[in-house]
This record gives sequence, C-alpha cells and structure tokens, in this order.
Amino acid sequence: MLAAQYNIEDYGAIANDELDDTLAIRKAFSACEEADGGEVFIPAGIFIVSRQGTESPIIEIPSNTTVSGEGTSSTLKFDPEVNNTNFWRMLGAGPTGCQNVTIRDIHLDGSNTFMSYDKGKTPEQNYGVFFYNTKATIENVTIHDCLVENFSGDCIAMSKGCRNMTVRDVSLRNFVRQGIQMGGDSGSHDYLVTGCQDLEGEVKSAGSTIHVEHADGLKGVQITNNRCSQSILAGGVDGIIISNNVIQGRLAGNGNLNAVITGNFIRGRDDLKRFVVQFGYSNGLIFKNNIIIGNHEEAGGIYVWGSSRYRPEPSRNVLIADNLIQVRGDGIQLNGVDHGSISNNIISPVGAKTNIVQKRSQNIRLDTVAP
Ligand SMILES: [Ca+2]
Repeated sequence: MLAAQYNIEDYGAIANDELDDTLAIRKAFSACEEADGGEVFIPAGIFIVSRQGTESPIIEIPSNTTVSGEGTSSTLKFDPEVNNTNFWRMLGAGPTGCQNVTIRDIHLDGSNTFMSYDKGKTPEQNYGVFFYNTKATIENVTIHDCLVENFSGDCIAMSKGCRNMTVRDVSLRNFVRQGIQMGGDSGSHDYLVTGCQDLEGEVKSAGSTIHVEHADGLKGVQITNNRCSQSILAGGVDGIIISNNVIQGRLAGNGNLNAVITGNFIRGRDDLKRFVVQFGYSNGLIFKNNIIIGNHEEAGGIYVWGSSRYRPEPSRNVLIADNLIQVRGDGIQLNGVDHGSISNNIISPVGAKTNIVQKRSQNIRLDTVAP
C-alpha cells in the first residue's frame, strides 16, 4: 500500500507568490502526524518559510514521514527577514523526537545575504535541517538527493538525541558555517555521510564541508566517498571512519578514539602553509593509503600531536603506513606521541625539508621510508 500523500498545496500553500506558506505547510505535516505518518509532498515551485515566534525548528517532522519533492525545483525558502534575525531552523524534530524519517528530492534555500562570516553579526544559527533533542530520540533519519544552500549557519546539523542518521547524495552551496555538522553526546551513535559534495558558490565559508565537533561521546561515524572543497574537520568520536573522500583544504580532528583514515585524496589549498592533515589526542589511529599534496612551499604532510599544557595525554597507538605524501615542508611530524609505527610511506619530492620529525615521542617504530 502506498503511504498517504499530503500535498502542501492542498493545505493552502501557494507557489511563487512570495507570500508566506509556513502555516499551510504545518497543516500538511499535522495531517500526516494525525495519520501516524505518510508522505508530505512539496510540488515544484518556491514556498516561503519563516519563524513565527521563538519555535525551533519551524517545521516539525513527525515519525514515519517522508518529505519529498520533485527535485531541485521543489523549494522551501526562508523569507528574506532571516537576515535580520537568528535561530531560524527550517526542518527538524518536535519535542518528542521522531523515528523513521526520510527527506528527499527537495531544495532548501536559506536566503542568506552574508558573503562571509562576521562574528557577532552573521546570524550563524540559521540552519536548513536541524536535528537536536536533549530529552527524546531522533532515530533512523535519511536525507538524500537534496540541494541545501544559502544558509548563514549550517546547511544540515545533527547532534544530541540522534542515532542511525544518514546523509547521502546531498549537494551543498553557500554556507557561512558548516556544510554538514555532526555532534552529540553519549546517547548519539551511527552517522553516515556519503556521496555528498559542495558546489562552487559566492559565499566564503568560515567552516568545513563536513564537520564533527561537540561530539562528547558520539560513537560510530562514517564519512565516505564525498567531495569536499572546504575541508573535513572531525573530532571527539569513538569509532570514526573517514575513507575515499576527495578533499580540497585540510583533514583534521582532535580527540578521536579508534579512527580509521584510508583512501583519501587530500590537496592543500595554495595558501595553506600548515600541515595538510592534522590529528591531536588520538588514541588508536590508522592512517593508511592516503595521498596528501601540499601546494604551498611551507605546507607539511601529516602532523600527529598531544601532551600539551592544556591536555597532558599524548596521542597513542598511531599507525601511519603506505601513504604518498608530496610536500615541501615536513612530511610526517609526531609531537607528543606514545607508541606508533611509521612504515612504507613515500614522501617526496627528494629534498623535502624533512621526511619524518619526532618530538616528545616514544616507542615509535620506523620502517623503511622510500626516498
Ligand atoms: Ca507562497
């Protein structure tokens, strides 16, 4: 049996008239909720959404609901007033959480006019999708085949209360903060981000294409097969796999436990003078079969560190093997690492500043290093 369909136009939403559709869209979602789920359909056209009071999110998706459209022609768009205010979250879960939700084949437009991040001025809490609940569970949510753009905060965010979350084949553009933001707490687990990309835009992002922070016990994150022109920053996770991504910018993260980083292609931007890859306070790090390219003459390859005055523990149990590192700065630098193995990396060009540097590190086994 096909799920019942709730077309927002049947509840009073009118496309392309520049008039607000928020209340009509909510009526469609309420009808879907009263039926214990179904499909809320967004036809082709631009529908305007705005915050009515202090609610967050603006549109609450009930359990057992698919939000679908006709692709990028089905647009939910913030009223331009969004640029004068903050904490507009377009789609999310209500106070009792939600389960079994799909968002697919729609276009979310945040109407942002800020071209770059201006701390204190940019309304950085205006999000497209915002799943967060400290008291209830948000579970089994998939967002796929969507375009999410023009948000002054994050395009898609998931955090406390979330489990079994999937974001796949989503395109992002013109986000001032993060493209996809993941966080959580000890009750949060199992996130997958795959097949996503950020498209070239006009806004200068102050964040990353894919970002994990404020994770505080988040377990099981897989970031695979994405194309990122704004870096991947991912820290604070127990059990994280970052594999087969194409990254322009950097790959970095602090405080991961049990991280597997394999098969990535990471190219530092022309102006990136630092290490292209950096991990701090890692306990259990496999970094294998990656290609790192540093374009700037001062750029280094991979930096693994720990034992600072702020946080005494070193990085531990670090394996760096079988990578191809093309930089003119230091190839591999360990600074505050206890127990590790570095083997079979090719670090070029010959005459790079230094291939492998060890500082404040112990119990490191070095195998053959090709010239
Ligand atoms: Ca309208």
